[in-house]
Amino acid sequence: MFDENQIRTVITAFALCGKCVHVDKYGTGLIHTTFVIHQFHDDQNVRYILQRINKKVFKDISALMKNIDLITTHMMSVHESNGNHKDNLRHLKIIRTSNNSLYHTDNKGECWRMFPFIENTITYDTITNGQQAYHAAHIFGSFQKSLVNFPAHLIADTIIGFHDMARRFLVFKKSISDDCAGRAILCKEEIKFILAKKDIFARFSRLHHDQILPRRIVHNDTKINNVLFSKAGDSAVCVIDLDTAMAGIVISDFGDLCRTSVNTTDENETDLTKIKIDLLLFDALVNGYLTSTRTFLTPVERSHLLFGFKAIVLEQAMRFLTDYLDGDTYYSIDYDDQNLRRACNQIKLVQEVIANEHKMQDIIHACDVKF
Ligand code: ADP
Ligand code: GN1
Ligand code: MG
Repeated sequence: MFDENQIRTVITAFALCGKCVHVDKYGTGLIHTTFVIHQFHDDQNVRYILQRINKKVFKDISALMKNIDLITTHMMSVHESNGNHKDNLRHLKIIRTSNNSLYHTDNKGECWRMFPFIENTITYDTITNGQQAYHAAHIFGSFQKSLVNFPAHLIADTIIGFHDMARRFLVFKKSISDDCAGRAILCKEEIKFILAKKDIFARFSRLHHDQILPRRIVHNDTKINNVLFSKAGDSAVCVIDLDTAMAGIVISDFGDLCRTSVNTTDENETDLTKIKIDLLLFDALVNGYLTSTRTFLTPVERSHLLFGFKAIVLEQAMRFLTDYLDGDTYYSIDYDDQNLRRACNQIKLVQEVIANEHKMQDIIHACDVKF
């Protein structure tokens, strides 16, 4: 439920034409509260995305919005200078408030932002064919590519240590010992599983901190529902959810995309027997990613891609379990032990990754030699 009058008041802060005729909650993102606004103007119904920004997750909204503004403006100019402005690719663009701010703060201190609704698109929580996997991977690779020469010092860290897994492991151990929701007893096996993976978390952090892999501006949240697909076919038209686009390593983008797209079901599935890796989707994804990144990806990055997949799934299992132990303070949930169910789902997925590791490495190798 939401307060429609409150939303209508918020909309008046933005520089829109016409009259708001309808408001609805929208999407399946876990962080912000997202609405779709229908605005009637010039005999037409125009849609916008309005988001109440999660202030618990993002502490510095001004820096967050400045990052997004810089990145979207840059992407637009790269795109136009490539002469691609007439193709199907689309871009996020922040709609400013009437007093030219990148977001609006209401009288309760809540922060809101707005984007044009990118029409004729659809998001998926799971994908069903290789074309979708290829195009999603291609567009995230193109996203990384377009930021290769971007002055990284302009981009603030919106969440400190976002994929610093060694740091997250310490946070996880503290959540176990604090046990503030009294739930540690209910997830002893899952805790044991994650604790045994300490070396993987440490290795991922070393790759980053010791600069074994180059630091680049990457997306950092390449979940499949953060790409908009064309409704008319399986092509990907726009990368969205740029909140965590900041310095990082490419393998977390590759890993998170695999986590959410080569799995035959999504992270909310509670029937663990349905969780399987689809190697045909994986093959298509690797082809899409290596095609769009071939001009800049280094051999050491290529050789760590599969490790990125395994590490990111484990990190996600640990993050869901940490939130369960903390009493569900981070991810939005629909029922009581959903974060524990999600952690079990990701643990099963990592077991599938391990079982398919050799086959996936062969697929990467076969694709790698083509480029
Ligand atoms: P969260 O951080 O909560 O995941 P997102 O920015 O990813 O928030 O938005 C949530 C969902 O809203 C997306 O998965 C997508 O379905 C939809 N969405 C967001 N921005 C747009 C847009 N500009 N046009 C169309 N749909 C959008
Ligand atoms: C969140 O915002 P959304 O729903 O696309 C989270 C990701 C997690 C994901 C798990 C800022 O992504 O890191 O992988 O949930 N985003 C943030 O579903 O924490
Ligand atoms: Mg999202």
